[in-house]
Amino acid sequence: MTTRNFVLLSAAAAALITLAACSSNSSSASGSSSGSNKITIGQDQANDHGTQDATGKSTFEIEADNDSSGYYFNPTILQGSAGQSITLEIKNEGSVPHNFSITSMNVNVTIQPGASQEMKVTFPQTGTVEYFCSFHHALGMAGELSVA
Ligand SMILES: [Cu+2]
Repeated sequence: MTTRNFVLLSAAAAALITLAACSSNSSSASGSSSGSNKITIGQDQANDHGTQDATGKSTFEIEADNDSSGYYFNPTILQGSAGQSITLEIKNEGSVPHNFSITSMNVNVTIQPGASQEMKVTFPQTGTVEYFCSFHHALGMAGELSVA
C-alpha cells in the first residue's frame, strides 16, 4: 500500500466515525430528555420500549412489565408482514397483574406476575393494530402490531 492510499483510507475512516457520531447525537437529541420516551399509538401516548421485527417468525415474546419508569410492553412496536399469523408469548415480568388486549380480535387475557400466556394473532394487511393492557392503558401501557 502506498502512503497516499493509506492517507485516503484514514480520511475515509475518520469520515465514517464522524458520521456515526453525528447520527447517534441526532437520535438522542430527538428523544425526550426525561428518559421516559413516549410514542403515539392510535389515540394514546404510550411508553416506548422499542421496536422489533417479527417478519418470518411463527412465535415471538412480548414482555409486559412495570418499573420505576412506568408500565410498558417491550417491544412496544412489533413489525411483521401483511396478514402474517404469529403466536405471541406475553410474559409478565412485572410486579403486578398485566393484561393483553386487542379489541378488533377479541383478545383479552390477564397475566399474573411471573406467568406467561400464548395467543395467536394476525398482522393487519396494512397499517397498525393496537394492543394494550386494560389495567394500565391510561398510563401508557400500549403498543402495536405494524405492517410496513
Ligand atoms: Cu399493565
